[in-house]
Amino acid sequence: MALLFCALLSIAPACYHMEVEILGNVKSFKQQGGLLTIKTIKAEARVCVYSPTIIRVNISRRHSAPDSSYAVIQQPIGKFEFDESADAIEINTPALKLSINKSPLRFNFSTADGKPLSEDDSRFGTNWQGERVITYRKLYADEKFIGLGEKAGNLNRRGTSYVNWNTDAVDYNNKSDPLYKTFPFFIGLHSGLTYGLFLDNTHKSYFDFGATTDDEMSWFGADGGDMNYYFFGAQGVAKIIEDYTWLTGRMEMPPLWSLGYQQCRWSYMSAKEVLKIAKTFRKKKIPADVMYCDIDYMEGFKIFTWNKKTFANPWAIMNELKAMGFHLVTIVDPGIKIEDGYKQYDEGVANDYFAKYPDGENYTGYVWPGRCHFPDFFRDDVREWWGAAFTALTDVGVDGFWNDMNEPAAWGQNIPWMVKFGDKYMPEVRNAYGMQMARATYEGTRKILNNKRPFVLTRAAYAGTQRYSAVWTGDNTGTDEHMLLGQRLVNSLGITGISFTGVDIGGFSANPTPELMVRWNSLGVYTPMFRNHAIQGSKMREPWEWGDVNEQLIKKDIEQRYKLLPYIYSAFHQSTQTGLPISRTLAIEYSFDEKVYFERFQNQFMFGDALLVAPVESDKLTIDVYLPKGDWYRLSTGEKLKGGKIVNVASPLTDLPVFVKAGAIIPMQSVTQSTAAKGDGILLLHIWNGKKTSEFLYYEDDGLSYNYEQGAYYKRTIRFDPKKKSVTLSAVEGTFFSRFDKLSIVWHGFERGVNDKVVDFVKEEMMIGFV
Ligand code: MIG
Repeated sequence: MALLFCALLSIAPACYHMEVEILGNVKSFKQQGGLLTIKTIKAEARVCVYSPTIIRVNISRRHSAPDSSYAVIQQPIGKFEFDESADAIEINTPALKLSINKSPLRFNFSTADGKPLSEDDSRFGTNWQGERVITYRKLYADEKFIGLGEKAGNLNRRGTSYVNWNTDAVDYNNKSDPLYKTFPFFIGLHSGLTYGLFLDNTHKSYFDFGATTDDEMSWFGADGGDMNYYFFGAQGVAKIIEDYTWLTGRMEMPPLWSLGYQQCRWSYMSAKEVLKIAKTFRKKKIPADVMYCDIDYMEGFKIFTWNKKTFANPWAIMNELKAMGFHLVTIVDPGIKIEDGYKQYDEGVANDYFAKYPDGENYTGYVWPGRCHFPDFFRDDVREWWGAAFTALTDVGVDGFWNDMNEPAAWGQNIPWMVKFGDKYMPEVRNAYGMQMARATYEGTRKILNNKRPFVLTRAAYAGTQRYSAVWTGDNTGTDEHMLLGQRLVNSLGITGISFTGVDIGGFSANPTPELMVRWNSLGVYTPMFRNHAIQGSKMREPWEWGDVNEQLIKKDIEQRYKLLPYIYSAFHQSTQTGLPISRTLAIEYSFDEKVYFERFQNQFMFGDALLVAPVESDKLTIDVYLPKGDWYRLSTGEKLKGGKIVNVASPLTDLPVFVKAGAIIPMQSVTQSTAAKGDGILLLHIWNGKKTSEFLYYEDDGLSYNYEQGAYYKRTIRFDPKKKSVTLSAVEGTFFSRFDKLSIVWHGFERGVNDKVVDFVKEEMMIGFV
């Protein structure tokens, strides 16, 4: 009734604040520099072009100044051409057409040759209800959606809706939403076409992929701020990811040691226990690189302190760890204990570094240390202060920093909306708090560690966090369902620029069965971050806790991880250059193959360019796998399989189904006990026969420093050519000397014996023929 009344009198805003205010008709427009400004009675739309495949639209009733973003690191190009007709304004780039309808104002994107990609719903377009701004889009009959990063549910998000509101999602499950992180970026696929859309807005945001609109509309929006989106029109999912990570940044090379096996627990309670675990790895010859200290290493959970009894001499433990080739990662939470005489508290109060109530009082929340204040990571000076404090850890030799509880979490999980961060209230910036903490940690430790790469791991994140940190998927559970869900989260995070990611292997909560532990560990081999972690009070989780037979299986898998490191490290390099993730849903490469979206195949993924992994529950000893078009080999047996069909394969606990793409080039090495060990100096180049020419960009550097930024890397293109019957390695680019001095080719799927002599791994172009 109220609605109708308002509409008739057209005094909507005054009488009922949930009245729908539609954008209206174009009244005027002008271009200034690289900005096209279009005005309606209610609002203003700003359009600018970032590249031939990226156009930004920002619609607002009152644009905030300055125009700033936590995610975007690029600038628009300057002036661009547009055409005007009686009905529309049209922007044409070489790749993309934006047709801006004037009455009413609507934004319709198509390919350069006019195939519709994504169009406003012609009736509703963009509108407001109170401060909430929503854009309604036309839904295409065959449209699929992937993305949004860490979100539960299926690979294809069609028919579901999501909320972004960073949450300490304890005990989440396959239906839970929201989780810890916010990535308001998705990719739409229909009619054989692809597009991407990034809503850069840190308010609570909403995405609906045709859940409840009679298959008519999809929609997205936020509780406040601007309708500020970047539209990506590149064709191909990989190209859209490349564009999205160009816009929001890519990860840098991680320290090589962080790609080794990581052992964590809440908590190893003393230095003695940490050392005991580390020594056991070495004694049992199970490779490992990283030990963790969870919250109990601190004095009363006070950040940047060491427990005086249990970690009385942290230097001593660090020296022992280092001597064994281990790195140590310690946890830091944002909550600063309220306690006079505690350095971080005193400094924070003295300099006014904490989040506040509107009357200027410091906000107090309760977390592990007790009553706490929370650093305002949105401020430059606070980030600098926080970053500099890491000397308490780095002086001892710690070079990994685990950022937890940064949604931010406080007991009760309901920080009042009037709490202020920077010049904004909690609801406007909550989704970026974790990212700013990770940023402060990264920038600070990078500075302190001089030229050494820090490893930063964060739980909460916003778009662009890949520039600062790896992420993990929070508190999962030790069930088969969670193992599969975790893989989907990892694959989906990869769509949104987050390449360096992992799950708690074994499940954080509850005790996995030995079978699940073994299975999950074999999947961990093929996860960008390979970390075993468990909740306090759970059974011990280390590889030797599962009986002799299982210990050997776990060991063998961890050894496989170390053998694959040259391949994995090169895949990380590829990600630093293109944004392509390490773990790739099949939807990236086989986007228009319906079967990759089937629920029973949706967890399958490519690990790098060459390996296809099919996650399997621990109690299934055979499984249907979908192999996309082309030829494949089972990695463990060399058996050749035809793709483009479903195959039923054995999946015993000793052999996770992993397949190699025909033509694959996979550089591997001998087993070492840590990445610090040199190994036997032989690079094993595995070539898997195929009909087509294939290439692999091999990359190496010192694994520790930033010297690669000055050219100290070792890069060469390896090419397999079945017609010329040759494998060639281009001359080396870069000034780094490979840690390998010999090369041995391992031939797979070739009919006659071919040369497999060990040869010198020289810098000049090399060619190895086969018959
Ligand atoms: O309130 O530091 O997700 O990995 O072990 C729980 C203790 C706090 C939550 C993290 C988990 C970590 C735990 N933390």
